[in-house]
Amino acid sequence: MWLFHVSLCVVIAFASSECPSSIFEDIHGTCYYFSSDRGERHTWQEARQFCQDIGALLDVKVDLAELDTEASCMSDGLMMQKIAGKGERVWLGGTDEGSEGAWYWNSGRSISIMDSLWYYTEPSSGTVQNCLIAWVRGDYNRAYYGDNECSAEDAFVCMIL
Ligand SMILES: [Ca+2]
Repeated sequence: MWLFHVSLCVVIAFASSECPSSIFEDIHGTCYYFSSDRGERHTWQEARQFCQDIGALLDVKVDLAELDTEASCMSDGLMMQKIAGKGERVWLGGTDEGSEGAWYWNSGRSISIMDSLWYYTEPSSGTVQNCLIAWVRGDYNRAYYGDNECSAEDAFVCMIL
């Protein structure tokens, strides 16, 4: 099963075409928009709307970035490295707003609390913080998941889904 998943991942990653606009950065066939490059910061909901508006303009489906999708499995690691390199806290497309402690990507897939991308003290703030961020924690300039208040104004990453 694992082998099947990996090979499917490679097929999809190589089948992807170039990004439809130069505002996107192509990472192994997946297209990302890093708001840090333009100094844009919004609340989580506003950031999500911003991504969707870009998608409407380009006639493609864009939303806040998610990980562990079949199309992004080749690019997830490098994307997190880029987030770390840009040095800003960024919104990703996940929330536990619907049910405290049950995290979901906007596309509906669940985000396991066992995922090693969570920093070891995160998520940390219960019902006060319900939106998913990625930011650099610890000593090695690595970006991890954390929770943050959805009303905070942070940078964000969009992705063509
Ligand atoms: Ca929460």
